Amino acid sequence: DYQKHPHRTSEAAVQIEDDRTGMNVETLRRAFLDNLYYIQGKDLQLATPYDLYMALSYTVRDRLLQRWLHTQEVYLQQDVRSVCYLSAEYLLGRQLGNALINVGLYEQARAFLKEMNLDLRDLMEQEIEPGLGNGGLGRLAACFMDSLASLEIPAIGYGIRYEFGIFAQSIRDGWQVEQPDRWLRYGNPWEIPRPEYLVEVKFGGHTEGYIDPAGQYRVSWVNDRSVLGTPYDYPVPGYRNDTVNTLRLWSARATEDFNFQVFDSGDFARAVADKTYSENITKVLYPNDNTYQGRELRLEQQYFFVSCSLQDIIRRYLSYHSDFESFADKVTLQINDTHPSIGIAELMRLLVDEYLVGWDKAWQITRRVFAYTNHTLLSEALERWPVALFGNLLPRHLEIIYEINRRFLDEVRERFPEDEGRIARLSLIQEGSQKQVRMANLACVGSHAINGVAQLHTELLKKDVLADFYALWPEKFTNVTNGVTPRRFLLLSNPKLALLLSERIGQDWLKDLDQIGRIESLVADPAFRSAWQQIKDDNKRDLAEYILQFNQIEVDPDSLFDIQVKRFHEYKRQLLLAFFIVTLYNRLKRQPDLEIVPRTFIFGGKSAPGYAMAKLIIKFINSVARVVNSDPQVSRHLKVVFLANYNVSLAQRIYPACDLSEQISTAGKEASGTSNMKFALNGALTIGTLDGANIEIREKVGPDNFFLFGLTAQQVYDLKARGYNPRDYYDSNAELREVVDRISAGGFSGGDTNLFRPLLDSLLYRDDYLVFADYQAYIDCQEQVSQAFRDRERWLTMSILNSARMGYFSSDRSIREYSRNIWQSEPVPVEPESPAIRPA
Ligand code: F58
Repeated sequence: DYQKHPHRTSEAAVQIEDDRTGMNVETLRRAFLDNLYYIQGKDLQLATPYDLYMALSYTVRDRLLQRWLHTQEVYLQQDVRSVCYLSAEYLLGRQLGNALINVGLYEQARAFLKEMNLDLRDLMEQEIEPGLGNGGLGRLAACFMDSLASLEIPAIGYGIRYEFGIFAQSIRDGWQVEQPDRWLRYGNPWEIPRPEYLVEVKFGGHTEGYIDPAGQYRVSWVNDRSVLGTPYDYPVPGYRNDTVNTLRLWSARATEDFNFQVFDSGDFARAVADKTYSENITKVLYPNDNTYQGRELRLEQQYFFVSCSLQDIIRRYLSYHSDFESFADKVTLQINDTHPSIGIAELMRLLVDEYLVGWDKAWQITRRVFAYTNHTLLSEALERWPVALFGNLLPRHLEIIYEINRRFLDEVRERFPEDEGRIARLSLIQEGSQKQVRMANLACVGSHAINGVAQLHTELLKKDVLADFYALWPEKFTNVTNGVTPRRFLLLSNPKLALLLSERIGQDWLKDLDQIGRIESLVADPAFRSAWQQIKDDNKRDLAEYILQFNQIEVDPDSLFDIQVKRFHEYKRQLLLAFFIVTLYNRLKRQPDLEIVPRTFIFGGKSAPGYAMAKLIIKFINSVARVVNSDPQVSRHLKVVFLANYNVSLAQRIYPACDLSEQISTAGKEASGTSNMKFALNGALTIGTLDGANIEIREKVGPDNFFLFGLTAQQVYDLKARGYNPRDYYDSNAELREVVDRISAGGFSGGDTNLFRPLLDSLLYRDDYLVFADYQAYIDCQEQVSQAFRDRERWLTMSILNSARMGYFSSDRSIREYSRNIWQSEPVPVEPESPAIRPA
């Protein structure tokens, strides 16, 4: 054994091999008790459930560490090309269950805990999830990290270690109330601080020109303050391989513990307060989804993490290379939306000012390494920074952006002479009373690849949002349709269904989701069908229990579970579903003996705290819920539930219990959507518009297995061009009118006719998202849903076919496409350090 581990020479090291890396049930049990005692300071008698969770987490972490260090050693030795994923958000979800699964210890952990009369799932529930993201964009980054490691691609994720993640939502009197997310308060076993890789980030000040010894004109940035970044590393284990990649999140620290100048003058409190000011940079995640808020602190966050990351990347590169000749061969930088796009100017600054690389060479390198993913079609979500604010914070970067722009626009003028309109649209600077830096333009100019996240989205980028850039560089544009990880969103969240799959088709689907297609041949197998139905029923019963516990509402597990969970935004049209519910309510009030398919409507999602209309929609849904649930005539058939604090953990409970997934955004607005994929993978049917990835989902599952309704993106565009008047729909549609009138009359607000007025006015006078225009088509489509659900055998077939045909939507497929088409990166398998560390 010593031969196999030349670096382990002592007797003690063999002990460590056993208790810190051993994979069998007996070793795990011993390690667990040891960690409980020596890290938590408890024995089994005294341990709280949280102590038990911590002890198990440390036990798993120990087993990751060896693989982690070894992976990094292999990457270093082979001087691999690595993918650096830059994202302001990672919505990771709980770590313990995922780590157990990926490292292959889930069953062993369950077994030894069971012997001790402990339940693994209960322990997993103790974990406070790291909610370091808002929604789809942040969760996508987390799925991509999982897939990169599972595909053995050398990668590092860079981001921000927010001290407060996405706020905790509670519902009081039907309104959203926000509380700070103090996720770190009981400690975090999943991170390792690396103060030795501290970096300094400068802010403010001015620039000065000078002539260097070689007679060359150069610029130096004289900053007026700086902040330190400490990296915290999170292990990202691949699924059942020996790869463990790193997620490196930066935390801000003051440069000096004392501001000496102030301290000398005796103002101790001020000195400490200044320190706190620096640390504010990584204090809190901005809670906006699909809107942009031009706050200085937000730009500080972006620059802070990007500068830390680039300095870190360069430090590691230079430890193996003496110039930048092969930088672009060893590194590729993917920017997750424009939030890290300041990196383009920062890399130029580092190369040109700090490493004295010539501008042209530096620009060539920069363009080769950066690639940009766009995630939105909403123009109000595009980032633009006022030039004045930008210049105060980052004076040198503003100069660099002006220089990039000057050279870029010269090129454009050459290709399109006398086309000043085009120049104005392409410019990195938006002119006007308040000049602004357009970050999407910077991202397009500074990247070699630009991608959208679903086919329609990419087409609309080319045709509309980024049309001028497409005209310049069509070859830069590619589509990479989003995907989701089947490990977390099937194996971990729906263990019964996962087991059924594995029993019938083996386990290959976990590494190659296309294999899930093999269950299609079982669609007529009675045993398989009844097992499938049984699992869905069980999952619905579990969710019903949760609802009873948290909402004190009793729901019928036999009813159709009709679910819309996602961030609240007008374009996502939660109101359309609410209007359907009110329509059913009206019908039942009119005709009490009406026989309708019983449904349980489940909503969940947060609103940006400053988004008044979205908050009013939440209040409206809760108000409808109250009226519906407390009316015995109606609540025999219908229940409406709003689940508070929708997050990744709750999502994992919800997807497996869903019959009908609501994907009803206005066509042309949702870039992709990813919950649509997670629902369908778990056997839900979709009611949806031709928007985002819905289109591709429908193509894959087949039109017969998808409930389609509504205007297409083109029709939306045409209707608006013709002049859309929502009032016409109100006037001509009796049922729609009845819905509006009942709300207007205070039917859901205890007679208060003002409460929901802003909501109704926005629909009657603008209806930007065409709720009225799509209302009738939606109601009709829901009728087809009800008909289909009456025929349980038909529904069951459709459910199976939906899962069976979701292979394409694995994030493994997305990552393979990025690797092949954008990154040119290859897998680097990591061999186990010793056979002993492999699971039995
Ligand atoms: C989402 N964007 C898209 N942005 O809306 C969704 O269609 C897509 O599936 C998903 O990205 C992944 O591609 C999104 O979540 C944000 O949350 C930003 C956070 C930072 C401020 C601007 C919005």
